[in-house]
Amino acid sequence: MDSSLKVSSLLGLHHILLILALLTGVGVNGHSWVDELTCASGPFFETDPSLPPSPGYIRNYVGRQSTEIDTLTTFRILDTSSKQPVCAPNTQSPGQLQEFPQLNATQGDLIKASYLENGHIWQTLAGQNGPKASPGIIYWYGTQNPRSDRDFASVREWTADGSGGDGEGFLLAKTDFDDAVCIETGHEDADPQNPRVGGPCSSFFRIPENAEIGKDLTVYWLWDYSEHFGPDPTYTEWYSSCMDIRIFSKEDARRMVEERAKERANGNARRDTEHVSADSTPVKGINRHIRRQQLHNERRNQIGEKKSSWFSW
Ligand SMILES: [Cu+2]
Repeated sequence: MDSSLKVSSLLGLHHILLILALLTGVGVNGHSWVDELTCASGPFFETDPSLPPSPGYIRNYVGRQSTEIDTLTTFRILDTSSKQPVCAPNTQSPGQLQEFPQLNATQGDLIKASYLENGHIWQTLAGQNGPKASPGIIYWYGTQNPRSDRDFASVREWTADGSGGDGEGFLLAKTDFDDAVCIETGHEDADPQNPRVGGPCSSFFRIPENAEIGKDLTVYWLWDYSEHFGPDPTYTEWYSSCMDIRIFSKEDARRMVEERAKERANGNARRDTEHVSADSTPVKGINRHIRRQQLHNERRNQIGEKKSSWFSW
């Protein structure tokens, strides 16, 4: 009983509410979007695992503690014609909540993006979407000539060498939605041959070496989920997340990292550097909760107790 007190003081009440919301099937579930960006190389890459990273977020990200995150963050595209905007109405122009800033990076940095599969992988593995269904493909596109009226079809014309379409952007990377590691917590054995790790999935892309310093790189995450129920050329289902990444020079980046280390050493780290990772902590909390529930069930079975209160952890 006292464990609930410990957990709530560790995670904060809003995380407890999130965990309960997830486990009871209300609130945060549904589709997929980019939850968090971090540098996986370069001056901003945090090599010390004991230190909190400095993540960045998509435009107007609201945080996983918001019970409205699915509605506010999912942007589903069912029509890929030239008039279809690439970004959701609330993310067509740059903008961030103060607690969810944009990512800082430098030229050539490897960027790691985290997203939850929210059933799109395990249900496919379980055959629930049909024998030929696929979790689909992620395309990363970047431009330093952002326009609020940027349409989906013009982005899809961009190529890795920058010569495609209107020539204003690049294809940065193309990866499988299923990174072959991640799975929604609780479905780790969805593929018995290849046990998964419960938690966020990862997709990587690289900042162009010639990205202009001092200017944002606008990045589009486009997820082609059109094989949701198997190959069907008449069926379209895409999702997008839109984000801006600030490009710094290596010198400025190193100075900022040093400054941050100094602040931390002085014990007055800025509030945002102490910010809890938006997607990993609730997931860890959920893992802990599920493990605790398993232990509770085992113990209950052992003593043959009839009690079935779901929340008694
Ligand atoms: Cu979905």
